[in-house]
Amino acid sequence: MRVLLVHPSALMHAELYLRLEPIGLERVATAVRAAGHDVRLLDLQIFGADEYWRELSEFRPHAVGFSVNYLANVPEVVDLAKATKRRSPDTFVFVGGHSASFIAPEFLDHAAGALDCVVRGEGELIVPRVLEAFGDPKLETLPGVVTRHGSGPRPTLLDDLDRFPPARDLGRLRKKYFIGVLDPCASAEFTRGCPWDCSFCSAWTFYGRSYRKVSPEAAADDLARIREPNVFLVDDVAFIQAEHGLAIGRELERRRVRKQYYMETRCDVLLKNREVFAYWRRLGLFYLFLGLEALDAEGLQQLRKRSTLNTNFEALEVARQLGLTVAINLIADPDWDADRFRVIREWAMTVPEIVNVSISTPYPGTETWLTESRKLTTLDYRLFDVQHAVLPTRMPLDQFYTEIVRTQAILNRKHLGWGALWRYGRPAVTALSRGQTNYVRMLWKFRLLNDPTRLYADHSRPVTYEMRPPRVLATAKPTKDDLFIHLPSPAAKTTAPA
Ligand code: B12
Ligand code: SF4
Repeated sequence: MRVLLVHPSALMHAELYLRLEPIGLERVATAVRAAGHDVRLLDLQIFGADEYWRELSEFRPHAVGFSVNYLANVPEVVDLAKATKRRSPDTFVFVGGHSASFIAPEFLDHAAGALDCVVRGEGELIVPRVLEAFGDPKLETLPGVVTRHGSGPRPTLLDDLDRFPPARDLGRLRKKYFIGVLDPCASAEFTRGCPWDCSFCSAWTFYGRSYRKVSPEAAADDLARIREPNVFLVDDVAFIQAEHGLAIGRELERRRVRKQYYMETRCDVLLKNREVFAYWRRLGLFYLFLGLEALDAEGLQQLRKRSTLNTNFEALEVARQLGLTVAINLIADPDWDADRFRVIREWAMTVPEIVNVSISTPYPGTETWLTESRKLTTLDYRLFDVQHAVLPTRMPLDQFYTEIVRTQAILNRKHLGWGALWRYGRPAVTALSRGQTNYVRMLWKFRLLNDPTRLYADHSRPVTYEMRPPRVLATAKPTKDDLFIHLPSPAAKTTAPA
């Protein structure tokens, strides 16, 4: 069977700072290929819709699968699915991915018959079975599969992450993938899932709080296959288990693999396993992203971050001592006033880190989606990208955007404007000398895109597909059934945080 796997286009802000390979879809592609199918992968973060139509007429796929990790991509994918079915009604069209998994029935409703099914959960094991069941009316009895006629049992967790390494050979124009000065940049995965349970996050609800590891040998083999000099680690929390991080490092040294790395972790993990991060600094760790989220104890508690302010500030100190380029995230509540933003700006100007401010957004799949008492001000999927306010703002909305953009702009000036070239001059020049222009283009686009009037105007766009509002819970506390896509399976090696 000919199978086309498609990643939708990039969201405005993500495109500005980075563009990364769809590693989840590449893993699914490996599984589909292993089942004997002819697979192509198209990344609309790089190519325009015209390329999609060209693939459809030249490759003539029997099946098209869309990856929907981001809610904001839902309208685009519904429209593509409808147009695909109009053009070739016999093509089997399906979607999967993180966000699609949490909203399967409404996705099917929006598509009005243009989607044959939604596949919830991890794709590697189930997609080959879905393709095998093509044309079978019993499709919806498969685990994780939802059709307009019903849904199968819960999806099954992949028992061994060493299977199905990403099919990077299917990507075209890989030089377009970058993050900041790590240009070009590939992606890799060492672990999957997160054992914590922050109330604003859906990583743990998707994987049922499980946590699995790629073996050190397979992780190192995969990195050794990567041609790019830089690697973005997609793990939610890097190096929760020190021994695993050290073992991968040793395997890399043995194979003489030398790259520069970007990874994300928690402050308490950095403190607990600082020797692992120090070791990885020597191996090439460049950017470290720390989810600080709040600057006050009450904020941390509300987000159920299970970390303290002391731990967070101590971790920043450790990261500085290690000489890492650190980015931190803070979550702004729509209820903030101008004074609150001023405090953030003043604090952020005193620290050397890159400070990113996102907006608190209840998403399907997060606990806050079920417990937030404030009413959503919009049901436009495109605004659920943590850059738009979807809850009532205390300030008038346009002023809220002016404040947040002002805060971002002041913070970013340290690291993103042309003035930042002094700091990143050397890596930027290295990238340019390889013919890589993504980072320098980003400096140019930065001013054009960081615009509060544009964010405000986004709220007035006509809405074709409305999200289904959160359902009121029968009990005050969400149950496992309310929250989880995967339930941890006994077969998967899961580990709770220490
Ligand atoms: C890496 C990552 C990124 C990378 C994206 C790389 C890429 N091009 O995909 C970067 C840094 C660019 C990024 C950016 C953003 N991200 Co992000 N990201 C993640 C993260 C940490 C891991 C994703 C990943 O690669 N996992 C590993 C791979 C192997 O898994 P996977 O992609 O999920 O694929 C599996 C399944 O989903 C499924 N699958 C995937 N595709 C398909 C397709 C089909 C047909 C099928 C059947 C199955 C299937 O099978 C795969 C294998 O098992 C997730 C959290 C998480 N744990 O999922 C957040 C997450 C997806 N991101 C999130 C957010 C909010 C964002 C941003 C909006 C943040 C911002 N401030 O800008 C941007 C938007 C990016 C955009 N669309 O342009 C939210 C999503 C919220 C939502 N519901 O929409 C998440 C869930 C984080 C969270 N804590 O809430 N992100
Ligand atoms: S630690 Fe990070 S990935 Fe894990 S639940 Fe919290 S925010 Fe999500």
